[in-house]
Amino acid sequence: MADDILVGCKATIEEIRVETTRKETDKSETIQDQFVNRWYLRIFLVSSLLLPVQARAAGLVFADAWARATVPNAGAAAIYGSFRNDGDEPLTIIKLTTDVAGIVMLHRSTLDNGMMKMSAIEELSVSPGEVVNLVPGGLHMMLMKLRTPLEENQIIYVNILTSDEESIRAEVTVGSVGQMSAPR
Ligand SMILES: [Cu+2]
Repeated sequence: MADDILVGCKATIEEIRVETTRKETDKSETIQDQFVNRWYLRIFLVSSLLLPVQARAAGLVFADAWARATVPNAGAAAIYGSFRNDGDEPLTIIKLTTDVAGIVMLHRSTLDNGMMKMSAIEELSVSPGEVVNLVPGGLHMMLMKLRTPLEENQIIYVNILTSDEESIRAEVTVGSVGQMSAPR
């Protein structure tokens, strides 16, 4: 909500600024021109106010996020949890970032002839109302180039970007080294 207010304030400041500039520079304009121009400006500002609100209402949630503590000098870790789309439009997750690792990718683990294999997923789409679970042995966020070991009870954050440029920052609880499901 704070962002919405900020966007609103910015637009209002912009409106004042544009109108002031117009008064100074466009003295030759007829009154009718000014009237029409102001209305165009209003319509433009109102629509630019509505757009970010709609984008945010798209409603991607990453809930119950957790990771395992890592042993010293571990280069990789995984994040689990569940994606949920509370909006009306399908959402596609295109990018993940975190402060604690250089690379974050979506991976899927599959059992192939008794061998566990991991493959990267470029994009993940979540339909309205759909829940996509990230669990050990299945879909997960892979952290590579870990910058710092993950310690039990630590909170880390992952930034999730969708193709319509909605971005969310999800809190991830770090459990024990041997943790097999969400802490508590
Ligand atoms: Cu992986």
